[in-house]
Amino acid sequence: NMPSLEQAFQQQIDSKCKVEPQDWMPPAYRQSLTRQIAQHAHSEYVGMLPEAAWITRAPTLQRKSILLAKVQDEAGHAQYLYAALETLGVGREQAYLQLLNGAAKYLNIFNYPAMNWADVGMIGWLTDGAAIVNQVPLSRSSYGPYARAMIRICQEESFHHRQGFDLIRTMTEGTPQQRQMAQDALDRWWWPTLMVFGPPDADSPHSQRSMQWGIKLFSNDELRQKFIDQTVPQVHYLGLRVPDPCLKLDRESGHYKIGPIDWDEFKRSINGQGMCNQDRIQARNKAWEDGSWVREATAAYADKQAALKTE
Ligand code: FAQ
Repeated sequence: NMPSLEQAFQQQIDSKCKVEPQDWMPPAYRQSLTRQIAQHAHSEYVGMLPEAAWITRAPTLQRKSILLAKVQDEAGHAQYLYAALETLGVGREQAYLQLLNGAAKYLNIFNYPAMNWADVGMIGWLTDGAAIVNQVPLSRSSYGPYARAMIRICQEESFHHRQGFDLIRTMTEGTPQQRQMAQDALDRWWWPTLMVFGPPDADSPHSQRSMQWGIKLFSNDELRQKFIDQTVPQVHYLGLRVPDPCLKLDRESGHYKIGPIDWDEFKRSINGQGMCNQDRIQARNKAWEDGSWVREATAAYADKQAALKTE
């Protein structure tokens, strides 16, 4: 018996043979992948905003150069991901307009403000730390262009993670006020970072199929646990306190157990009612409008070049 297209596709996934743009794929695979890559691209792009606000206020020239490079890296990551999306037949502009009109999702964490310099460190240490835990496995994702984009992205994210940790370490070695600033920032960012991994497995509508298709390699709860186990010892090393009275190490399993996550807060922040949702979308719309002259100029140049060729 000849296997059906769907069966052959699943065999391709199970044998770890990458799916490439020209290959047949089930419409639902294409749809799920498009959804995840678009959300991922928008996250990188919106993710520039909280830290970008601090580039002009960085305390030293060295910190400023590092932050400038980091924020530019995020723009590059968005570009790789929009390019991966194009291989699925979704135009950059088409995807981007969905972000601008508020229809598309991006990570919850970018709807929180960076209120002071310690928050900048927390974004690097915690958010980029979470991004690495999530994205390293995605570099083995079943879709070739997505998996390949992740390799470079992860290398850059690990520099971001290190610089965030280094910034916070410097603050914890400073004055009592600086140490307190670091603790306050940890209190603000800890829980939203744990939400980055998505809803609990039992409430995650896409996980099962995405894992069967190799779009995702681990479940939301598995990756969240990995992040907690790796980050709690770092918090203790810095002499800081995890803002969770229920946190304890379960000696039997070797895993840290945490208290309940406020999933209502998560839903608010991804459904448009978070602290900065409106600001973020407005900032992106302003950048789009401010950049219209560049789009017009490049289109006019392209038309001119095309006309020259046909002459
Ligand atoms: N935020 O069924 P699931 C960066 C939505 S950027 C918002 O579990 P799935 C760079 C989900 O879309 C890193 N929405 O979904 C940086 C779905 O909604 P829908 C970007 C969330 O896809 C760092 C619904 O909930 N990385 O780090 C979130 O199987 C620092 C049901 O969820 C990625 O984007 C959330 N946290 O698993 C820049 C990772 N979680 O579409 C600046 C790629 C879930 O049905 C500073 N994405 N939702 O309306 C993934 O790995 C997955 O899509 C998950 C969600 C794990 C996020």
